[in-house]
Amino acid sequence: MIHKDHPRYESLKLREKIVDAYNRGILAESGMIAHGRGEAFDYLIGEKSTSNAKKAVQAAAAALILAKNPVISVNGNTAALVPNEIVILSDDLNAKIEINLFHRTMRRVSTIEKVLNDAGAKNILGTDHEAKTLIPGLEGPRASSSREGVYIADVVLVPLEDGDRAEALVKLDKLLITIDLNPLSRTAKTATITIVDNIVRAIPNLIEAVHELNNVEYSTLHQIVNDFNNQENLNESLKKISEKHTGRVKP
Ligand code: PTJ
Repeated sequence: MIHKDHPRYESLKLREKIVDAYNRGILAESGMIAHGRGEAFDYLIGEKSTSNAKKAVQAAAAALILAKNPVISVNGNTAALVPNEIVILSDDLNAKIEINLFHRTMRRVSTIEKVLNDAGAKNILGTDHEAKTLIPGLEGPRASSSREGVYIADVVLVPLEDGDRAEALVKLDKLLITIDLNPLSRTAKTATITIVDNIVRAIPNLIEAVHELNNVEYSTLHQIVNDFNNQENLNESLKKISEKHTGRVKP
């Protein structure tokens, strides 16, 4: 039992969710390590959505609304932390959901499929009973992608993605949106739009931004996407971390 007054309440609750997801077979072992790395960066950014994370969310929402064929890629950590929110976002955008695992096993795919089904997802791609296409440049099970999903998508949201896959998807001309607390990761640098924030805040923010921008003119949405500079935004994230811990700015 964690008391609500505990200064690390939110963070400890997330740890509990992560351990529970591991015990249920949703999370890979290294998913716990990945979470720990994310937690360290979250501590550095102040465990709040920064203004540059919000700016990236606006650009991501605009790109997803403009997409002809948007796909949301789900791994173990995403299914563990935000299954319901992923389904809401996919419904709002009419985007497909595809399971893509770095540490792929049939058992984990079907466990995650059940989690998403229980959250209300209707048509889940990336399972083991459908046609797959291999992504060039990748080896092993992580190379597989659904022929109706990521493979033909124009815009892909891939939270907590590994660097090789991110690079391979960008080479296939996808507009790649990621959520990664580490602004220095290869994925963060490779993506077209990186939201440097915890997925538990970023996805609800994205849902809100999609609602806000849904009736905005396409020309304005294009402008928002074109005005977004990922490298500048990542530099801003790093600057914020540094300033926060040298005491120059308020959080
Ligand atoms: O479920 P699988 O088999 O697909 O495996 C998923 C993991 C995450 C284990 C796999 O993709 C992996 O090893 O990823 P990496 O290379 O460790 O990258 C994960 C990134 O996500 C790191 O940069 C972390 O800082 C970041 N991260 C971790 N937790 C969060 C996060 N970013 C946002 N929100 C989080 N909660």
